[in-house]
Amino acid sequence: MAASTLITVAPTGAEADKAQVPALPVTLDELVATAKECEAAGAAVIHVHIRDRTAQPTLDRALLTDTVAALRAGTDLIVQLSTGGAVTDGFADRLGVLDAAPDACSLTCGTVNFGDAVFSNPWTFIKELYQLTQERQVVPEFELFDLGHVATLHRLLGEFGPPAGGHVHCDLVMGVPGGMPGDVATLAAAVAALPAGATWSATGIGRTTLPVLFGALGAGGHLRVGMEDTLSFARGRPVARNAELVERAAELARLAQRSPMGPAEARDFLGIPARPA
Ligand code: KMH
Ligand code: ZN
Repeated sequence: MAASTLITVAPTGAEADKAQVPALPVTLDELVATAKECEAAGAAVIHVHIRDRTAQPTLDRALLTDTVAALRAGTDLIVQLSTGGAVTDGFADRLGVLDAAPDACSLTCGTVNFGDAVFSNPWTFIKELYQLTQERQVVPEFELFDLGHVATLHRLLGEFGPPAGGHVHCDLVMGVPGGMPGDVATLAAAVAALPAGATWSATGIGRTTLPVLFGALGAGGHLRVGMEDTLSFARGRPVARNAELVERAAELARLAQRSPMGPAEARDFLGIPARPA
């Protein structure tokens, strides 16, 4: 079992509406302030979606580049850009995310129903994105929303070899309406199917947040938390700040005798080179 816990914060996502969720960080200043607070609370990775001036999701490359620079200037966090974007984003724009030269990026290993929409990730797109991560040396995190995505991950590694950085780290995204359920039995089945040597984080969407968090800690996994995944801290109590989700995850990790990893240890763990001084 890992001696420490990697905590990723996913503070914004592409789905929540700022008008209904004022605490959601959508401007660059809000994002950097959130990132600093979450780093202090124990996060080592930030999974980033950005919004435009009207708080709508965007994959604008200049804004993504500015975001990477601002997060690097303000924190030591590993900057992981989303290549999933919003369900309405096209494949070319999603590939273009790598032009912002992040440390890491998400790479979803299959299509999944996503509420009333479809999050589209056909094999042709997956392999193109994967090869681009290898070419640009951007470390991918394999996002797995369903057990079939684990099979696709095996196929990807079998056909194209190991990722940039040489280490396979996955994120089980559980409880999406249309994906695998967020419960401990499913978590155990997904973990058992992962490639040998792979490490993993897990996150449970909405009310599956806590069962997945406790299950992941107990099974030796790592944690992703944040307002991308849940807007409720407890029944009837909205999340006030992303950092309170990180604080709770860090506290539970400490109770499990697996303290949060700092960003330098996390870079080593994920195969991401140290930032140039
Ligand atoms: N917003 C979802 C449609 C990712 O960041 O790579 C996709 C998503 C996954 O959030
Ligand atoms: Zn995301």
